[in-house]
Amino acid sequence: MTPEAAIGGNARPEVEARQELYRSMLRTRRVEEAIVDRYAEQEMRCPVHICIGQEAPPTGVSAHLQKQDHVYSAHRSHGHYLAKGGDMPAMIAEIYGKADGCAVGKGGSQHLIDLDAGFICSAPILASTISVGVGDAWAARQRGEDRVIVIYFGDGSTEEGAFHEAMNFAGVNKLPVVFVCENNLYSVHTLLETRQPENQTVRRLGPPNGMESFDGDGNDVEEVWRLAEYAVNKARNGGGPTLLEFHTYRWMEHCGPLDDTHLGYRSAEELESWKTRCPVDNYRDRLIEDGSVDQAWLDSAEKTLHREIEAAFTAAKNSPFPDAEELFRHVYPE
Ligand SMILES: Cc1ncc(C[n+]2csc(CCOP(=O)(O)OP(=O)(O)O)c2C)c(N)n1
Repeated sequence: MTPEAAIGGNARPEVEARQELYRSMLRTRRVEEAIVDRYAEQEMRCPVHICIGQEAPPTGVSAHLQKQDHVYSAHRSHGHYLAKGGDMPAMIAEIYGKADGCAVGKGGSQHLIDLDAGFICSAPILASTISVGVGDAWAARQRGEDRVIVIYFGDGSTEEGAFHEAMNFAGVNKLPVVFVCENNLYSVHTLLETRQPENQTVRRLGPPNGMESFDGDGNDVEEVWRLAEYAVNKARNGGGPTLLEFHTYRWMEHCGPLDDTHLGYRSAEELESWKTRCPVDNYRDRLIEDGSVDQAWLDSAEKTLHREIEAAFTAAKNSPFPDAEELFRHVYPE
């Protein structure tokens, strides 16, 4: 696909792939709603950065990834992990700090990992995983491995030096990386416009670092899917890195399960206007309209997810806490 078709085109996934896009977004939404509902029980004792409202980018990007491809993320990582096929019960157990957690209960929500699924890590130090992901891409090149590296980050990470250094290295060396910025306008409580000079955009940071860049509606999963198809194929075929910027919005507070419009940094009206652009509900309506799904399909998807999520929470609660000796494991390479 040409960049023009990727941006302005209207190519659509096949019906089954549309259903899978919807199911994947719904799964992340329902898991996060379950976390939000239960957080006040005080059994999940790690901070959680909820990605409700931002389900489309990980879903649309992951649709083009293969098992051997590697994904890196930051603090708002549940959607990235789940969409790449990360084990859901292991993620929930991790948030509960339990021994069955994907990081043996020692990392919490911000340190997810599932090597079998190719989800290499998430880490909360902004931009830290960007340079690690680029290093992974360099290693893949040196070893002749067929691997695309996807690195997700927020607009806040683009303000770290490590981001610029890593972009430069990837661009100069034409590494197989797709940089995916989920631009949700805010870094904690500060609006992008007040952090950057006039007319600066995330997308504009691509070309000076030797790579193409595109931006798109991050609440439209098929637009994400089109842009990601171009960028992932290009990386796989030796065409080098691409920067994708997706405009989207987080519904919940920066960290935690609550609303935060009372803090005054964003208005209730702004939040409500983004809620009308809900990536999940709008896609459901579109799929009903074009005949890709019907009510029976939707009911069955909800029911299956409900069962899967309830089982994951029950297993997490029943899992033991890790032994104290765990504290000394994984500190140095073993
Ligand atoms: C190097 C570094 N500086 C500051 C922080 C504190 N911090 C945590 S999240 C965050 C904002 C991140 O914003 P963004 O990257 O846009 O992601 P979002 O939370 O909007 O998803 C900041 C400043 C940090 N974790 N690491």
